[in-house]
Amino acid sequence: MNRDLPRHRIRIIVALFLPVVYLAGPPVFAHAFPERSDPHVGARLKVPPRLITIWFDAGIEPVFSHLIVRSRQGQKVSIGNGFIPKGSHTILETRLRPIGPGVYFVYWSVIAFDGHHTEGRWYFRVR
Ligand SMILES: [Cu+2]
Repeated sequence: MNRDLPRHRIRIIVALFLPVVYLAGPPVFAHAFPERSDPHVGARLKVPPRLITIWFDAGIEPVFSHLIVRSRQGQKVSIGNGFIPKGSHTILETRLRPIGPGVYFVYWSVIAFDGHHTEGRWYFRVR
């Protein structure tokens, strides 16, 4: 009976550490950060964009992932709250209303497949 006890304890320890191993596991479950975007961060554009695209380095949840563009005055110039194109899990897009010259801020907020939240902001300029 005393010999069985350590084995039982080991099982409990393994069970306690399993969730940690899972979270630190394959890159597929890493939280999501932008890899690149179109237009790129800080771009100076002659032609106003009609679509903003951000590519992430991990899968993102459609319901909890948002992309919004605002003018310097805070007016929302994007349509809706962003969408993930069909067949993709790592791309977030939003269409824009027609915009004139000025600075525009792109706000992104995503939940990765691992449940972790990341967000950020960058700008582009229309000349
Ligand atoms: Cu994560």
